[in-house]
Amino acid sequence: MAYERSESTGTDDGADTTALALKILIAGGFGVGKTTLVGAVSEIRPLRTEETLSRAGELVDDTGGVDQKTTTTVAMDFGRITIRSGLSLYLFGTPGQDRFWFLWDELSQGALGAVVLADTRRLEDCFPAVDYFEHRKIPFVVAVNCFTGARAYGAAEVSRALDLDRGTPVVLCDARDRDSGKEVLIRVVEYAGRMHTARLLDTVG
Ligand SMILES: Nc1nc2c(ncn2[C@@H]2O[C@H](COP(=O)(O)OP(=O)(O)OP(=O)(O)O)[C@@H](O)[C@H]2O)c(=O)[nH]1
Ligand SMILES: [Mg+2]
Repeated sequence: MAYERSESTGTDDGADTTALALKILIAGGFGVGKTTLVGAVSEIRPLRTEETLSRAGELVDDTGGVDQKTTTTVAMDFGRITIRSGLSLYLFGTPGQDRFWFLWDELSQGALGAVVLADTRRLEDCFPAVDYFEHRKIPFVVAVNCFTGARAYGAAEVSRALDLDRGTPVVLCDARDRDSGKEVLIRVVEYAGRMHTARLLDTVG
């Protein structure tokens, strides 16, 4: 299973405080709010690798629908959040543009699960991420980042439009909001935990 165990935090009360750190990927198409989500929930100052979108890049970077955007992630985002005592998540945000696909295999090593962020104005942009995780059997949830002005779709409609496997959770969120982002992360941990346990039982039984 995809997790790391760090050393015991060793408190005086003798309780089992072994800390567990899980790796979660935050993926999705260009400009969907991945860096925003990692920044909103992280309790450490997130590591960012933003570069300014250049005039030269206009030819290859599809900025349609995200006109206000001035920077883009060129390697990854990194953040950390404690979900509850003894359980933290290491968050790795992927770069959104096709030319950085070669980084995904490295980033997804050892991941417990993933969040695929989606924007209903450009839903097709998250198809590659959905395909990527389905093929590699990495459990994921789809989180619809509800941008102001975008038509509101229900979770069931998004699930149908993306042709998701039955059971793949779809949640609505606001990537700028810490509590909303945290709910998405709890959902992916629960779902991925169930999926990994079921697979383990399959292999032993
Ligand atoms: N209105 C609104 N704007 C948002 C929301 N989430 C992100 N933004 C804005 O949308 C833009 C894109 O956000 P990023 O977080 O950089 O997107 P990204 O997915 O990391 O982009 P790439 O790394 O370039 O693929 C930024 O200008 C954000 O301020 C949202 O939920 N609502
Ligand atoms: Mg980014």
